[in-house]
Amino acid sequence: MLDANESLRDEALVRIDQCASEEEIEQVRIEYLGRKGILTLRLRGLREVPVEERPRIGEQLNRLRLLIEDRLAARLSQLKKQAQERAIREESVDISLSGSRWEPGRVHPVTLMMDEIVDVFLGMGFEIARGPDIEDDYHNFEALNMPKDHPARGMWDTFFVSDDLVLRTHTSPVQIRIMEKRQPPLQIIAPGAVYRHDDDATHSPMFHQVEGFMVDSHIAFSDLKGVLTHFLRQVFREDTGVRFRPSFFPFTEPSAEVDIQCLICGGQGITADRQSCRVCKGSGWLEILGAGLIDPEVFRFVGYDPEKVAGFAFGMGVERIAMLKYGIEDIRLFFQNDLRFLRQFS
Ligand code: 2U9
Repeated sequence: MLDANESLRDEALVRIDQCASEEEIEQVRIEYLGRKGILTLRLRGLREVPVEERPRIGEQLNRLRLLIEDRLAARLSQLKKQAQERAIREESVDISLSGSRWEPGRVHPVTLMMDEIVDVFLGMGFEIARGPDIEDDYHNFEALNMPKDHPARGMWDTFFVSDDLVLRTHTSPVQIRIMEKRQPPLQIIAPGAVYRHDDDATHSPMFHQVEGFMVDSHIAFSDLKGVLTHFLRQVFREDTGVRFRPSFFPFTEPSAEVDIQCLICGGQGITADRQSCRVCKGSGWLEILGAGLIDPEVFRFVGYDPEKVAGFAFGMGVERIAMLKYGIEDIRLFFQNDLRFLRQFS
């Protein structure tokens, strides 16, 4: 081999061995074999070599090109292998480290309260029914004795989905749908989310209700009193005082609001330090649910004969009951998902 080519070979092989990255390999390749690379130019320069010398020098240069290509490829695969080995070494898992613990999830306090309420009614033979969160005007209002433009609709700040569709403001439409399909005797509870345009410490735009009703041939107000008193004494104290106060709802007649004796002051209205009770505002009573005998108009809407059937119905806010039971002062705590709050219930 000519001296010039020999030193070119030695120099190229050293350069290749010194490459420490894929980028450097590529640089060296361009330097020797690229369009303007040293070896490329020498091959092009063969034209100036005397004819009789050309085959020998040409062959030499070609062999040199193959050698450089080979070495570049070998060094590249060596570098890749080293990088892989380093990655395996550095990324290896230290199995002697103690693991990070996944805290198991919990049931949300509203769900816990809802389940507790539902369980008491299941124990009295009620069955559970559910319905859509988006209701039509007919089932949410009209069939519950609230005609279009009736002022009673103002009791609910309604979210409208369209002229005819609303986010249900109560779960009462579930009961309407059941009566449309089935005949008495019926004993049903309707738990679920409801929606009202309301937002402060005691009102949330989405909250949960459990409503219920019983329809048969001879249902009286005393049946309602018995069922609700039993329910309240299961959820609160066994000796809780219960009172029924006259009220008005468009879908029940007569209607009542139901109070329990204050859980804080025991119905005294004053606390041990002789202050007026903060929770019941000194009245000794807490309003806990609404109820009544189903209005004959509602029976007519579902095709029942009000002369032949009678029934009672009731409704309660699940968050409100949980707030009274656990002394929670702001309904928004249920929906902010602060784990310090949620972890207190299980
Ligand atoms: C049918 C007929 C009658 C359900 C009833 C109430 C009284 C009531 C409120 C309590 C607190 C709703 O969550 S709250 O704001 N509910 O006061 N609900 S009677 O009456 C019905 C239901 C369905 C077919």
